[in-house]
Amino acid sequence: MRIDKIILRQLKMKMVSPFRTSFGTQTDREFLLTEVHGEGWTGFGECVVNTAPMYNEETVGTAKHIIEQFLIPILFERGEFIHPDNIRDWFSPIRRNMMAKSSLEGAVWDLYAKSKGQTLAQALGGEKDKIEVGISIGIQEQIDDLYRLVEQYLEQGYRRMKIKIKPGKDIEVLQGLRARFGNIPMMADANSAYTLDDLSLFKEIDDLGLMMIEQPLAHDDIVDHAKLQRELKTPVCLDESIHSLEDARKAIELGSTRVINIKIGRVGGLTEAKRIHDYALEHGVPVWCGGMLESGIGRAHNIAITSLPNFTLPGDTAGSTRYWQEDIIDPFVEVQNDGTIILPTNSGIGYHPNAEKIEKYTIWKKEYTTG
Ligand code: OSB
Ligand code: MG
Repeated sequence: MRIDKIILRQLKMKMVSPFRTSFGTQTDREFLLTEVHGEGWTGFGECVVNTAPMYNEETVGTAKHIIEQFLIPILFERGEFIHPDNIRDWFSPIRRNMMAKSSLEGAVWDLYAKSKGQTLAQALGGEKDKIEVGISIGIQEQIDDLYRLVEQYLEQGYRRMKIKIKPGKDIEVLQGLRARFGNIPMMADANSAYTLDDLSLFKEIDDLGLMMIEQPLAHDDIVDHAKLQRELKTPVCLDESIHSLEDARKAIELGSTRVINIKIGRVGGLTEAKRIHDYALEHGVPVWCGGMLESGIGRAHNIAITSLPNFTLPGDTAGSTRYWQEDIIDPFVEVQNDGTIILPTNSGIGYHPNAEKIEKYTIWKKEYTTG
């Protein structure tokens, strides 16, 4: 297949409520959308960056630069692709910049699936026709606000509650939730806010029977996480530390992680996400799909990859209205009252990008063509 045109857009969308983690508060999202055209088909991708490099090192600005100056020229120079897996190999000489790579690679996967008349899930080898999802709840100033949110999300059917923690907002919060809601499926995400000096705190958290604790230690660590895991019954789950199959292999070999959060953008695309999934399956490590507060486009990609068999734990792919007044796809992503999302059956990402709404939130746009 030949790629003949690419459209890159920068969008800004206001969130329905601010999202607070140990590294900052987000009230809106500024991100990139990619549109890849070839042989009459159009594929869509989302670049899950933010304006500031707080979660990882990429930003809207760096991703734009890498996409324009390096990745689009590679796609146009190579010309013909046989399978979307080719894109991962073509991009591999460019170091890191995973979210930039993923945004184009994902659009090519969508384009490919559409040209074959397959859903993106089918093209990836997915087997499920519905997926189970949980929800990620940001740090709350008032504990009563957190209780209200947990109550509301349990009522809506979400399969597990992920509670963001940071120093000073951790053990009491988690104990309070256990006391109030009993043995609900619950986990904590620290976004790298602690060190091994906090071992006694983790021992206390260990008694709460959490499903897992996500990225407790440094964003670039796999050694201390292995030390911590040896001290705990609760599985450690790595998020920030895993950027590739190689990272996953090393972390699993070291015993740093018993569960992996797979984010398509963090690992450079769907092909690498699938490779990590396959390796984890062979090694008895369950995975789940993380989120970056995506618009409907990125959300659709997350739903498709979650249809693979080793995504056995509920992911962070909540419904559109948890984030947006109006999403940029039709229909919105809808979570059933049993905490499941039914896979779309239209080809490619399966949701229709709403051109009018995309235009409304676009703050910058550029078109690139071959020759
Ligand atoms: O650590 O998983 C994370 C959001 C932004 C950056 C990092 C993370 C998150 C979330 C929210 O937890 C997941 C979502 O609802 O999309
Ligand atoms: Mg996380």
